[in-house]
Amino acid sequence: MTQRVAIIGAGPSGIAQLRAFDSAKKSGREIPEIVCFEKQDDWGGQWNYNWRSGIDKYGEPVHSSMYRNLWSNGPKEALEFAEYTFDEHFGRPISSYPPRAVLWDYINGRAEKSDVKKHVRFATVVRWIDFDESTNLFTVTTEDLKTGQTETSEFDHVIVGSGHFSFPNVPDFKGIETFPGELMHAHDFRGAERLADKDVLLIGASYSAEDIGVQSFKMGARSVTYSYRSGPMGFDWPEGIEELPLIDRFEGSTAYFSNGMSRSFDTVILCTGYLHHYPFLPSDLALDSPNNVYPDTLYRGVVSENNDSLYYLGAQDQWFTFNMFDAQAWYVRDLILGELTIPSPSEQRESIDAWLERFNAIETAEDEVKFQADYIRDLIELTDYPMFDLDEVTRTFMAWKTDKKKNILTYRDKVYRSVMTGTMADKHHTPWLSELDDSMERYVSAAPREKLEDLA
Ligand code: FAD
Ligand code: NA7
Repeated sequence: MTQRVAIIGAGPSGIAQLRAFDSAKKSGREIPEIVCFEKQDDWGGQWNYNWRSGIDKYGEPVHSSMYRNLWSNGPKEALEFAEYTFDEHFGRPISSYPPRAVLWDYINGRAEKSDVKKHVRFATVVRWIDFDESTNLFTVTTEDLKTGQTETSEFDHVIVGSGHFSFPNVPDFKGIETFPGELMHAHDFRGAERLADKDVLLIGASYSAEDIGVQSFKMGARSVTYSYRSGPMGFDWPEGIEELPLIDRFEGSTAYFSNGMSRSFDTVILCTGYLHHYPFLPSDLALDSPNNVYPDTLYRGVVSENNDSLYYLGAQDQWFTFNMFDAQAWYVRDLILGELTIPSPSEQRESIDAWLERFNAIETAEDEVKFQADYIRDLIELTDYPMFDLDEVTRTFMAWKTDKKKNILTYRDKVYRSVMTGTMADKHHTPWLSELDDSMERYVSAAPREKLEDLA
């Protein structure tokens, strides 16, 4: 009997899985019946912008944490698909740090080309999944959000691609409950325009804090203050941005920091990260991990140690993104097709422990990038996904870090070479700091005329 595979989520990870099966089918292999459940009306996951915050139009928690004027925070050359390049999609070189809508277009382009939409049930949320040990089948209960109809069906395999940057981690701070200004988590942030002339406090010292703070500066905030727990980001901040240690308490609109300093703020944004949260899975199957590059209990970073037929894509903290999801999806596909096998539980544990030992020895950001590159290489070597020069991508990441260190406000104007095609990226027509329009139309329309004609 044909096997049935459920994919939860049609973000970049879920789409990678759809494309992996499509690629096997095109090479003449028989593939299982696939159903991908996506709770939103469209695919693209985080890249599918939602102006709403809190609750979406179906009464579900809004998924995406992205905002207006979000431009890629890493070079696109580090995330490029090895089997669908930016050159193929855009027909000409583009810049290295495109805005959200342009990256959505790229993700969508590959997915449309491979005709996998027919497998996706949009506006359908996965409510609950059970595993029956006697039949070895998963029972998946879903709700059609347009009709309210619930449905239960059985699957041999479940692939979780629901992402882990959607459920905010919201710590408490003494006195914050009476802060009179605007207070939110980064998940609900949609744009910095209204922060002009405001004194803004961002709690956290990672990607969200860094970028939302710089966005606020770009949009004319009077001051931007970061508050860190473990250590400062340490960029060469322009006048108007400063980093202070952790908040001790709030009194009215005044925040007191652990070094005794105090400042008054109009807006506080908690950039305190996200929780791995899988409300549709029982506790023995739900991944429980901090945000790191090697979550424990996942064999080869994807197979649940508790159930050989349950897989997670993109569960890692991410230096690499789209091409890592591809590497994982191709590997999971070959496990499901029976072309690769999962070793015994003790061998799985040995493998996890060996990776964890190396993970625990990571000291620098460069070690971490190399670790993730090696992880991806290990997966690609097992499948027919095109191998690419992961060492060169690591060098691109290091160049990115150096450029950010040099100037946090101009690093997005830099360009890099594609490891997939050798194409050098084109400079965007407008420096990032003065570009206020993040639309696809603006991004391509101001291109030189002859290039636009080539595109037509
Ligand atoms: P997601 O993109 O989160 O997609 C998960 C999908 O699952 C969603 O479509 C969601 O609706 C669906 N889903 C969830 N639960 C259910 C359910 N119960 N039933 C049905 N469907 C469900 N990466 C980069 O490479 N470059 C960047 O510049 C970058 N910037 C980022 C900025 C922010 C603010 C955030 C939060 C992330 C950023 N990322 C960036 C990382 C981003 O998470 C990945 O690029 C990518 O979107 C992860 O893909 P995913 O498919 O694993 O998860
Ligand atoms: P991250 O990268 O998980 O970072 C979370 C940050 O929040 C990190 O600096 C943490 O400090 C800080 N944090 C967490 N809890 C607290 C408390 N209680 N007090 C103070 N600070 C705290 O999440 P991001 O949102 O920045 O990035 C996630 C993704 O979104 C990423 O892929 C980006 O591309 C966009 P720590 O350093 O651990 O002390």
